[in-house]
Amino acid sequence: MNRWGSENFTKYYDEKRTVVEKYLKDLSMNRPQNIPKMLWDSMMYSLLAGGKRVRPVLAMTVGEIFGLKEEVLPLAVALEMIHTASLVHDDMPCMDNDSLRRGKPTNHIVYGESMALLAGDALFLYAIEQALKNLNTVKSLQESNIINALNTLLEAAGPAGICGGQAMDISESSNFSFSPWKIAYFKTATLLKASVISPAQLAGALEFEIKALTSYASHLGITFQIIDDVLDVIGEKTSLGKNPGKDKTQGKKTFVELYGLEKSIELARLHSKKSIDALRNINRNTAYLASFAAYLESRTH
Ligand code: GRG
Repeated sequence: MNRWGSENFTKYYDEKRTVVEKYLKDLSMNRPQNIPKMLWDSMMYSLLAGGKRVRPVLAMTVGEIFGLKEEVLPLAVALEMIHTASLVHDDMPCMDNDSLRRGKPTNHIVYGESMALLAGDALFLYAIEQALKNLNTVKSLQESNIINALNTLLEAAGPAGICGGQAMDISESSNFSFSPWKIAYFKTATLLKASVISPAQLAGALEFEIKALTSYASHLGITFQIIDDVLDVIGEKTSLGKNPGKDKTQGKKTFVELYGLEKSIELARLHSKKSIDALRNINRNTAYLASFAAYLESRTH
């Protein structure tokens, strides 16, 4: 057993990530003629800049558990596009004002603020447009399942999802009092939750399965943000691909700020365990989802 709890998980993850990279690369090389080149370049710059691809790989993993194979890809890629859009906006001077992301200069540094704003908008909307179009061509998928899955995606990206979470996060430095739990849930866990729930909905998973996955993903999302806060303190710029230490300079009320490093790591472990426990209620092979939790808990970037 490796440190992620499964001998095969690293290989499995890399295989899935390679599929995502190829899909995105192919997409980038086929600019529709009606999309201006400079906007496309700016969108593709951030989309192809790397990143762990956690959300699409998670979606493909859940899809597979529920019997979907490549049918889930348009949804998986849409999740990555929405995530990337949110990172482009998050890095802008009016938000976190960051110069480095995924080991490269941030979008607005390369393309300017106006184009970065548009690239984020465009990536978000193109994600949904493409997912709807491509999922609709898959005959084996039920229309109602496609609608449910995309609805989950949109809710997670909207005001009751990452936009709301980001609003709380930026208000925090102006002394509004949102707990890090609440911020983490909306800013981070909602999109990770959508990465788990939307593919299950696409496959027509049953209500009790969705309920168990909701619990799994909520704890997974909290674990993810706690570790994000921890890495902002102890992580290395080169492996993170972004500048550490930003939370403190920006006066963010993070888990580390509230609980200290040791207790935060303990909390991440606790929530990772809770996420794995929630899988017990699903009568399918969820081993890779358990490995996912172990991986995210022990990640270094
Ligand atoms: C444009 C849809 C849209 C939303 C804008 C700016 C904003 C609203 C939301 C930002 C939310 C945000 C930045 C949350 C942080 C989530 C997080 C922990 C990101 C880091 O994710 P990783 O580690 O990054 O998966 P990589 O680069 O590996 O993909």
